[in-house]
Amino acid sequence: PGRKQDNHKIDWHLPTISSSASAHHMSRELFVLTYGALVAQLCKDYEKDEDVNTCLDRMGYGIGVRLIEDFLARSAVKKCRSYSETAEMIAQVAFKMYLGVTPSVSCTSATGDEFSLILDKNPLVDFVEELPAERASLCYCNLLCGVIRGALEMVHLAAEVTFLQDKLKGDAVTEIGIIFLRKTEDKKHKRNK
Ligand code: MYR
Repeated sequence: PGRKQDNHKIDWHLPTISSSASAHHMSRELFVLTYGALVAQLCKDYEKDEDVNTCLDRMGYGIGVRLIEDFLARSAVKKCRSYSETAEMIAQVAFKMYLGVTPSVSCTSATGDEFSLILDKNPLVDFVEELPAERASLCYCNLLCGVIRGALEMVHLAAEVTFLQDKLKGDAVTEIGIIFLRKTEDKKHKRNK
């Protein structure tokens, strides 16, 4: 009888979770709200938007450095042979996997080392209406740039990742720019295949 009561208690606390899909959905909402709380806290801690942006980028970098292992394990993707393949993989596989959206990719330089990821929909800002007037230079989603930069560094690609356009700032789309700087060698940790 004790056990039945326990089950009842669990139902009471989590009444809406009936499938793993809705659990997934809820955890994404929780993540997005938590991210908003993080940005709000950083805005309290730092007066200058640039400092908040830097902090978000650094935190993202730390996440990206760890996330790459999860990404490679779960996606089982092959090694990319070009920057454009890598950019497509970030958009089509990584963004889809972690954020549930697929940005479109375009190459923005004749030399083939600069790319734009265009997001029509950015789930990280689902609960944000607009930036407050005094936070006009805030890159609200700057964590994402750091995540990409950190993850790329772990596969020996140095890159510069920044927001070029942001719907939150009134731009028509949200655009993340990736500039591949160089390939870094690491003989000890070559990925096979
Ligand atoms: C390889 O060539 O070794 C594979 C390269 C894959 C790089 C993928 C980088 C993942 C970036 C994760 C970003 C997540 C943003 C939500």
